[in-house]
Amino acid sequence: LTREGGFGWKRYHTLDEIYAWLEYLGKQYPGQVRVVDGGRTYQGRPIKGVVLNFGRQTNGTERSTVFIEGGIHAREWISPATVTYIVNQFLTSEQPEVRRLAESYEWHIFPSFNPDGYVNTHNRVSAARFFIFYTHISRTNVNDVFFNSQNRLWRKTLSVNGFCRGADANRNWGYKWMSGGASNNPCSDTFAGRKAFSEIETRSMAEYIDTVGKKLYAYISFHSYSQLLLFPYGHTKAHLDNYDESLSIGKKTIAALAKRYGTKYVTGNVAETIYVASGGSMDWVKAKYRVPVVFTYELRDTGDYGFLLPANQIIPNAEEVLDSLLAMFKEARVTIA
Ligand code: PAY
Ligand code: ZN
Repeated sequence: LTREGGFGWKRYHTLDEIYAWLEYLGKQYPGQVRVVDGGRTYQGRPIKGVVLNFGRQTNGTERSTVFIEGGIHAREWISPATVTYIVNQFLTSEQPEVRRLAESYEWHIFPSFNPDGYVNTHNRVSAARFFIFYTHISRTNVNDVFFNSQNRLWRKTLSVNGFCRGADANRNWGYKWMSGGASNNPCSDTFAGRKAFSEIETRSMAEYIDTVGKKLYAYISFHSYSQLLLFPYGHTKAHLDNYDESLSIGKKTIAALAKRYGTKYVTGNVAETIYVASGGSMDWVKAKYRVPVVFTYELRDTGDYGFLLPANQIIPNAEEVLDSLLAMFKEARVTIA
């Protein structure tokens, strides 16, 4: 194994590879890394994450925990790739600013909130699969063949809802559920689920977040694409909670992001900046725990490749994001009382 455990950021990884790497980190850094199970998926996979704690939190407040969410949408492959890059930097970087950030908080980091969906985007349909479908029709789930196979652009979970599969795990959280920008049609890509927290993935991750909610200083989720830095809320254009602080932190953050490669982001609340959307994870976290620093990155690009961002952009994308995180936390500490 190399220093990174034979992992690397030159290509996108499967769920199994990501999980094997997290386990490797747990063994390699027993004092700093704890591998945790956040819950289970519809198909019974664990939702694995890591807790990083360097044993000398220096931010001096009750709110000393940061949560990082990746991969809630299956097709947004750059999200888990960015999240694992950040984990690796926190463990191995010798840059003083990165060390200071890593060591100032306890980090709860989950590269994939939607493991079933992510695995589905790696599946390739084969002629044999169709053959099996036609010859063993009684044993084969029709949905698997028509909606679940070879779907690089799958977004949702994989729960069965009538003839269609999956709910949008970022429309399923229990704050202002189904109040705009979400669908009640199980075949839609933005299907909000039968009810709030109908999906075991969102339900179990919400329960996990509840265990650290009151200590949360920041919650950051990673999506793609559009190059935006979004903050709450999605159900309304109103400027709620610490909107002004979030906007000023957001501006500093995207300015720092642009420095290295000139990548331009736009920042603002979800409803005004991209579209009205309800039932997202960050809105639930913000509303329930009044977490001061809550952001969602919509990573590269602006649509040339979209969800199919070439792997040679993983590292430059992640470098500029890490630059921006340093600025975000620095700014947050002077902005937030
Ligand atoms: O809370 O992040 C949010 C809402 C905005 C995202 C969403 O729809 O959940 C934005 C989209 C996403 O990353 O899923 C943007 C992409 C391009 C899409 O699929 O529309
Ligand atoms: Zn997304």
